[in-house]
Amino acid sequence: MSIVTRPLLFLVPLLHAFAAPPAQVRFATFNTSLYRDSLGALFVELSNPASANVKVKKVAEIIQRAAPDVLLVNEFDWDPQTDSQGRTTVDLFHDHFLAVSQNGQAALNFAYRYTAKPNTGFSPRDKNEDGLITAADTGGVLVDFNNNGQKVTTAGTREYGDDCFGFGEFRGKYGMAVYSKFPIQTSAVRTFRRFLWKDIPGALLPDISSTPAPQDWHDTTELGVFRISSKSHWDVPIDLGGGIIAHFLCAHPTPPTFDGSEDRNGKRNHDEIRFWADYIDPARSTYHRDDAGNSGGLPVATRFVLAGDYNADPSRGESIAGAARQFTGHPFIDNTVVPSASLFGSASTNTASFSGGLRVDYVLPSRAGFSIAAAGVFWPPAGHALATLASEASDHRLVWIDLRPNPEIAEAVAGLSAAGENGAVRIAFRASPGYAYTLQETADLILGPWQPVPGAVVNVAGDFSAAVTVAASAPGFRFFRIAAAFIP
Ligand SMILES: [Ca+2]
Ligand SMILES: [Ca+2]
Ligand SMILES: [Ca+2]
Repeated sequence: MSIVTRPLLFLVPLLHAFAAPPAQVRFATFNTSLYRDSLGALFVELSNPASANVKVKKVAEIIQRAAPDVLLVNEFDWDPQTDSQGRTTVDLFHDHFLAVSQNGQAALNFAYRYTAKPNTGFSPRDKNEDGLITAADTGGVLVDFNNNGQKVTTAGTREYGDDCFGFGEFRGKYGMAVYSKFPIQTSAVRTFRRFLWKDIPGALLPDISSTPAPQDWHDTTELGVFRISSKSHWDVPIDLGGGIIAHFLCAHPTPPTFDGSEDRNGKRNHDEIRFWADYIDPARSTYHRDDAGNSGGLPVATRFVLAGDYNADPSRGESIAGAARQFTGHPFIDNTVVPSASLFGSASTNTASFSGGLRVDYVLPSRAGFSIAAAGVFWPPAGHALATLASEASDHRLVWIDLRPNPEIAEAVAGLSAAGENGAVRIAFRASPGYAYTLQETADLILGPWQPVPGAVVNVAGDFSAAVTVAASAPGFRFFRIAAAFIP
């Protein structure tokens, strides 16, 4: 006898009551271009909606029209300050713009939000860069990351930005924020802001071609502090209900441009993408270590949604060949549906207007635990009534995908075993909340068909130990499997 397990599509009611996950969830990413010229400027602007740049309302209107359930915003200045009600820029954009009807659109309410400090505009010179925003102290490391002969530690210039952990003329420029209608498991968020580039095995560290030493663009001191993430890499677990967690994997790798023949930004862009491509594969997540010191990546068969502006098109642009294909050719990522502007009658899959149009913004689901219902890019073509709304708001377009959570057998069934018992076979396993189970059988493991075993009831105890007994009287081979479905 052999036991196999497979997910099943039809549902069987079970006694345990448990909230089912939603039938469908819309995830989105949007590079909103909501960065400003100085620290605090965005905070002031979002605090005073009447005098805010009109682009802020356009960005909010686009988000309202797309109406995502979970959204990553790129290029949104990080700022630790709060107003008298304790609201940050992330809250102010919500309360003053997203939660206010824009141009007749339905207002949105994201009860859950997340942001954290990025690497942009933080100098290795500031020993206390994880502390409060104060004048840079002198205890840190002097670096010349862009090799222009100057170790710039005074904020406010491009040269300063180039000598920071991530490019930014001031602290927090080009940050990120997550808005969600589903609870964010904040205490389980993993950030990888501090991870060093040199600690990626086989990292594409840049080289000075005129010197014999390999990969010597950065000296030993600089490599000792150079971080791979130009903004940050966040694993944000979203609780979709019914015990279903989606790991929202957020990042915003550097553009591959603004460098020289050494292509240090192209190489960093490639490895920033690689960091996630490895993170979602247990065989390759051998080096990951988060900012809290915990190692490892996502276990097999984990639901995730990769989101963000990755500054790499699968086939065009200035990124290193194959950089984006680390995602679009990844065996654990569902790339069967490529978002396009089809709702606007356009077949284009571009998401950004520069360089003649590129696909650089991604919302990519795991193959495990999701099926794709629909996807799109908010890009009304020229002549469409909404064309200027999109083009004036940002140089990027919002990308969305509708996902249906599916049961994952690895989550629903553990420790499956079978044993003879008084002329019968007793099949036992560890069950999980939120699933209904059935026992199925077939006489032909290859061809099937699989059918429910008449009269066999899977009993799930209060401690979720589960068992089902089946008579072993019939001659010949019989194969059994446990099927799990969400309790509707
Ligand atoms: Ca420099
Ligand atoms: Ca060299
Ligand atoms: Ca380059």
